[in-house]
Amino acid sequence: MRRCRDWRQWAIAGRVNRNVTMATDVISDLTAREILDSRGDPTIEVTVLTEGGETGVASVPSGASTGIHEAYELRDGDKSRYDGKGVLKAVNHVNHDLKQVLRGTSVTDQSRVDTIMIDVDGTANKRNLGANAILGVSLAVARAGAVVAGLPLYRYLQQAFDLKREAASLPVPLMNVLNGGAHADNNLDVQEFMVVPEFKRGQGVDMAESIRVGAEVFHALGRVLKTNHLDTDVGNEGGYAPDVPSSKETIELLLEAIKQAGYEPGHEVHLALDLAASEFYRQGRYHFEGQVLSASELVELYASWLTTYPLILLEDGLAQDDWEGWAGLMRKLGSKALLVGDDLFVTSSQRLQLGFEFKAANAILIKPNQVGTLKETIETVQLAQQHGYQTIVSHRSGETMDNFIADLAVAVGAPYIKSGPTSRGERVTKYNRLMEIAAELAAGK
Ligand code: 2PG
Ligand code: MG
Repeated sequence: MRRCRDWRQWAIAGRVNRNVTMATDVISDLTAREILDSRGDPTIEVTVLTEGGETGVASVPSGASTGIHEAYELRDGDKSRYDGKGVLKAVNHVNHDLKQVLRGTSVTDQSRVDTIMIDVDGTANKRNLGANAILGVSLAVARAGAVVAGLPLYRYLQQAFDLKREAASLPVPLMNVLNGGAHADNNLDVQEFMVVPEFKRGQGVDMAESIRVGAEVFHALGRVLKTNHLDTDVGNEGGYAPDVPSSKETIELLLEAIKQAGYEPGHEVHLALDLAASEFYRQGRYHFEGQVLSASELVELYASWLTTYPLILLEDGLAQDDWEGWAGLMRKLGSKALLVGDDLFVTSSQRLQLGFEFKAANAILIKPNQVGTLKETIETVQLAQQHGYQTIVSHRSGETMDNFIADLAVAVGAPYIKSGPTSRGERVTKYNRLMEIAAELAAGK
């Protein structure tokens, strides 16, 4: 028995059936099972076993404010189980269809594994097998590949996708300390109020310091809320979820927390917002905080926030198909902030190409489960990088204890990662993994 380095809590790699006459790195078995995510909804966990007895385990997150162009998340629809949200069909697709076609393929040939699954599914949005089934296999195979190669996952991903070793870098965390929108039962229309602690070490990010400061601000915010007689219960992503009359007042609370923690807003700690505007867009208008606004009126409002507050990033400021609106947003604010497409791009290279044509944004959120394979995820990152877009690797609101995105962000050199606040295990595990990687990089690994 030996432990996998990058999955040490879950993946105890047992060496079984070792047969020196055959390739030991080929897939001998694939098994999936239904587990629960952080909202208590079913999701899928996949285990890959190689002929040589190495294993890789991965699980798949799930969104709440899901973009309409995302790859298809297959749910059973059987109302007698989990209100229809079971994933036994997806589990079955891994245990039968995908096992059959992938047995004998090397876990170190990630592109081939992903291409086979894309071909077998045969649909543009992975509707047949389910993007959740396919991504579970894709990530688990990568973990097994890293074990076979004897490399930390981030280094293995660089090798598997021909990424430059020097491209590895630590991302600045975007910490969603206050939840609204579809992630909380409060009155806030803005989905995520994030703090951005950015501390440098030489050329790079000081991961441990950035995370420490994020954690201190999060605790200070709890005290500020209590002082103001506001609720300190948390929402879906672990950020506080009080009723606050407006986003401006919420931002003021965040600024107060940053100061009370001993830092200077706009200097050591900045702010970022995920508006998730598709959620308040109806029939061409934005229904925001009691007002009904056109895209350009909403852009004017954002412009006024940018002049008043230390905001460096606005995600999904407009709706997922409002390309003209996005072009206007870019013209007005593209030089002042990162304008990030999440529901707009859904990690799809085709949607991103449209973004280039419309000059719609300058940054893209990267969520592997929006597209369904690691191969396509990394192709989208590379396309974004070639066009000078910033990349933000992101969790989903329904998460698991899988911390794959930490390694992914480092491997592709993403300048940012979004994984919630320093609260709740499924969020914190990503930050803990980043600190572990930081120590490894510092030791020259
Ligand atoms: C988002 C995400 C993650 P969800 O909109 O960026 O924060 O939310 O997973 O619900 O889509
Ligand atoms: Mg978003």
